Amino acid sequence: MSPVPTITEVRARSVLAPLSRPLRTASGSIPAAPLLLLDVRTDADVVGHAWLFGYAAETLAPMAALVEQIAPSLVGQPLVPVQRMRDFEARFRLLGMQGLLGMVVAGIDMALWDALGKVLDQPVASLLGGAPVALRAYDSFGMVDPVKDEALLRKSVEAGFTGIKIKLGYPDLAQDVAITGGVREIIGSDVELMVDFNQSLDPPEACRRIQRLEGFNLYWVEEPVAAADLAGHALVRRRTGARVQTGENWWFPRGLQAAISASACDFAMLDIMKIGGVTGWMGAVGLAEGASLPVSSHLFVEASAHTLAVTPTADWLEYLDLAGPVLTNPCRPVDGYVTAAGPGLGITWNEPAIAEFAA
Ligand code: SMN
Ligand code: MG
Repeated sequence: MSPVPTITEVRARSVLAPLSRPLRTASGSIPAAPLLLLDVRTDADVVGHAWLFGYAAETLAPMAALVEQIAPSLVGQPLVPVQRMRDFEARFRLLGMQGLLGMVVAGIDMALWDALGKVLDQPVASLLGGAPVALRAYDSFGMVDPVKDEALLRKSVEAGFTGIKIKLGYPDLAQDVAITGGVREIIGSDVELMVDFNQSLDPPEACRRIQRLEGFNLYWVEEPVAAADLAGHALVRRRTGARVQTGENWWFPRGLQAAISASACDFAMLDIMKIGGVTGWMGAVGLAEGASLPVSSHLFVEASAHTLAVTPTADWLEYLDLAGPVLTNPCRPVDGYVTAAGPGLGITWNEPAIAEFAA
């Protein structure tokens, strides 16, 4: 057995990647994707890549600074992602790993798994005991106008997507109802329709609006109330009977466990950055299976395609491309399905684009 490679360098670069479609939510708009690009160099002549989504440009410099501060503790360590995560858990036990630190730890974890896959010339899904498989994907939109965006919506259905997600939470209920009805009219009754309130409502208003949306056969209602309000999510479930999706804001597997304990949701949406990278995701899937929660991914198309492929209760992959402009080989849907690429996570930088979009 050849010796386990050693980590020799960890670096971060920041970009503002253009978005193919505007990303407007009820809780704010994102004009361009603030991404932190991570590279973990090893003595096995491979470099692990991963990227983080900062949500706001202000997060990039602090996250890059965290990477610079953490890097020396990784240099000289073996390329063993699970042990590196144990080390992070011990090092940051008193502080806790959430927020920008949690994101950086997860990003380093993803880059380590990418490097390991490249060393072994295997996709990460195969390292995890599975294999890349075609995963059904839904096309994820922001807040849409059924008139102005009709062509885009029809194009998604014609491209083979069997699920479409739109964001709701307009100033008044009538707009939510009108836009949902307009989109349902365009996509037809055979395409699943998910709606995402992005935490914009309080529980009474969420119940009122969800009840008015009953006729549109929604596949799920996502984050109707504040992500941390697990009791509020549970109340909405009980009062409306709607199938509640949430989870993109859970930190590490214990975030999922807390939601299960609160009966907060019917589905689990794992964000591979906030759930703790590949290692965190794999710690969560058993909890989801035990609670019979179908698991869908949040953003991070390339990395999630690997982990969702080995998730026992895999449901949907969210197709919302953020890093495509800085990748040479972004995961593209085929007939509404996405299949992971390797080796590693299948992430290869488009260096001229990184220079163009450098932040
Ligand atoms: C979302 C939120 C913030 C940025 C992108 C997408 C949304 C989703 O909650 O589920 O896609
Ligand atoms: Mg969401």
